Amino acid sequence: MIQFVSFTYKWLQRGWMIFLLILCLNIFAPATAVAAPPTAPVTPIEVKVSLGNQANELKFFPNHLEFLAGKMYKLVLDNPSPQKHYFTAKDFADGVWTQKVQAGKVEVKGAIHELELLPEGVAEWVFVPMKRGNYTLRCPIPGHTEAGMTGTIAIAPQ
Ligand SMILES: [Cu+2]
Repeated sequence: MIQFVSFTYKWLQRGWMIFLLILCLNIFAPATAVAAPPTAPVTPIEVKVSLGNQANELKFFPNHLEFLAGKMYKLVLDNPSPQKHYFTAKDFADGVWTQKVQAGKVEVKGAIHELELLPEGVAEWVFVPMKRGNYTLRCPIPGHTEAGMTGTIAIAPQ
């Protein structure tokens, strides 16, 4: 009898665990739905950023970007300056789902952390912002960040 009781107790415990698990899954389900890459073809919202300019100013144009979580964007980066620059925003990159990066005839899939653009270089980064927050952007070439080649990126909830 004691054995039976303890068995039932264990079973009940397990039942509770399963119940809690289902509860947790339900709580997290809406978040996962947002985080899942869109399945239907979507036309991305185009945003352009220049790394430097022809006058060789060490700045991003514009130097503040805003995205809405869950929307798909195509960030078009170009470098009209006479020297190479980086678009480095590691925490921001961790907070987005990257569909692809396209540069010339090459398409790169998977996570991206940094993009290097040579003079006259152009790259398109297609992604869906996921994690809301404020992030920093910079060009890590020695002297560039210090000279003001920095920016801010915000991911806001929809
Ligand atoms: Cu630079």
